[in-house]
Amino acid sequence: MEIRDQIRQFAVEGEIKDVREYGSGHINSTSLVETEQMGKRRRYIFQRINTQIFQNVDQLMENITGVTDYLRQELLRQGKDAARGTLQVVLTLSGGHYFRDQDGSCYRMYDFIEDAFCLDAVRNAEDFYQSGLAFGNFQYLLAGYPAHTLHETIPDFHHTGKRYQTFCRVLAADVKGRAASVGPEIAFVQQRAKEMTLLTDLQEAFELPLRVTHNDTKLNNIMIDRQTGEGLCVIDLDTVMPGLSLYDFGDAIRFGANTAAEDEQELSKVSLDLGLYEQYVKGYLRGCQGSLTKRELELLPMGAKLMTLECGMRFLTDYLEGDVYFKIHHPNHNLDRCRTQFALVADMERKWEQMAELVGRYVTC
Ligand code: ADP
Ligand code: GN1
Ligand code: MG
Repeated sequence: MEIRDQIRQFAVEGEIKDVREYGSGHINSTSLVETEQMGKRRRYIFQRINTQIFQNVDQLMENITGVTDYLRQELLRQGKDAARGTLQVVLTLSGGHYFRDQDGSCYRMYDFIEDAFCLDAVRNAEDFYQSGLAFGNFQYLLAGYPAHTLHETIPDFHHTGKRYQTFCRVLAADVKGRAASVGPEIAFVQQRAKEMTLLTDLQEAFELPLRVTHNDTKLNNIMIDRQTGEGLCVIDLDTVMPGLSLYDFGDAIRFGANTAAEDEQELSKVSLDLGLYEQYVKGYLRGCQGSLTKRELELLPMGAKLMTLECGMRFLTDYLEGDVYFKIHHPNHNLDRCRTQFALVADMERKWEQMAELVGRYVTC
């Protein structure tokens, strides 16, 4: 089936005028669709869901519609613009939340959020503050969501210790014969093996609360309002699941407070920007509105370090496995990404005291 035929399975308004690839995500394949009806243009986001990764699409879409319906009501209650403040799923002609092609490929569609944009790199401190505020607020708004109804779309997604076990298995198998060329990266992981279960151990001992979290808080998973510059809408809801606030905080720092791109090859450009880190702390804590516990606050730097270490380890695992998970755009792409993450972890270790001190500065906000 052609892409336009797949798009026609959805209740779009008007005639399809244009379809083009869009965005820079590593998982789904995203297109921007433009339609026209009586001179009026409309835009949609059309996505092929990565069913290698998200195998139960019914459950995935149930999570997304559950969370977006809930957020819409919360935003309305607060007198906010619910139409632009959360994703709106476009139904298929038969009323479903996604379309399954004869070959098993699955597609979904969202209304395009107009007059807003995503960033792949922070332009200024204010952007990052706004994204912290929006991700904090997202977690705050979902505090009352019935977490037990959420499906675990990727089990143990941020269980760093289990990710480490997977890494060890993949390393032992070394199916592509690449292990010999990445000795320093392997050693970097192994030297930090003991720390990896720190957060999950505390959560299992009920010392850290499970919350409804986003789990993939990259800067480009937030839409910023073109008019106001405010964080408008949290997108990419595939991994919304019960998790730790430290995952959301940590992953955002990993991506947004890095002075270099996630795949920068010149490692001397990689460092933790403490100014940006501070802005995110400020925004996130304000968005969470005092709901984080003392323990969570103390562990924010650890969240940043472990999410960065985990992500680097996942890139390294994928490199060793032959690039089967993340989309790559050149042969060593996953290795480049792994190296930036480890360089960032090393810089966090150097700046550890300052990271903790900066959190202390904002705990009363
Ligand atoms: P991935 O899981 O591959 O990262 P995303 O759901 O994040 O996919 O979408 C990829 C990109 O598409 C986003 O970074 C954003 O630029 C754009 N995008 C996604 N949903 C919307 C939307 N509803 N309106 C406008 N742009 C969107
Ligand atoms: C993937 O979908 P995207 O590009 O926002 C990945 C995240 C990683 C991120 C690294 C479902 O996110 O966990 O942190 O790449 N998403 C999934 O850039 O694995
Ligand atoms: Mg994304």
